[in-house]
Amino acid sequence: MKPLILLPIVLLILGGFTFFFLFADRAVFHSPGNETINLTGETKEFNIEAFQFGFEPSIIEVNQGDVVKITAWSRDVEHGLMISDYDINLKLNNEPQTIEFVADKKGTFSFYCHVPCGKGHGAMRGTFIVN
Ligand SMILES: [Cu+2]
Repeated sequence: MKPLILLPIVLLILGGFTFFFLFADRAVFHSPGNETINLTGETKEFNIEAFQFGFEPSIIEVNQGDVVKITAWSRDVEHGLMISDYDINLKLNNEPQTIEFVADKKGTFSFYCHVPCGKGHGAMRGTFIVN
């Protein structure tokens, strides 16, 4: 009786090892929410210029699992670049700054200026799409 009980356990362990060796070379990423996503191996780069009152480009689009590299700066006064869903919070001046992160969450997110910069400040919004 005992060997029969052990058989499924042995098969499970062997299956686990097979799975591990077949897929071990696949890059995975553990998001803070502990969701495991596959990295695409692609890096999407964007140069975002902030100005009174907008961002150029104002729509950026990537795929889940891409590395997103954003270089941002301001053309005029101090602005902000905030993507709260991704904990991104930059203050922008004329000096370009670069940030890099993994697009681990799918969805359509807003980015916006969080530094009061004039009467059109509230219109400084953009869209970050992760497919
Ligand atoms: Cu502003």
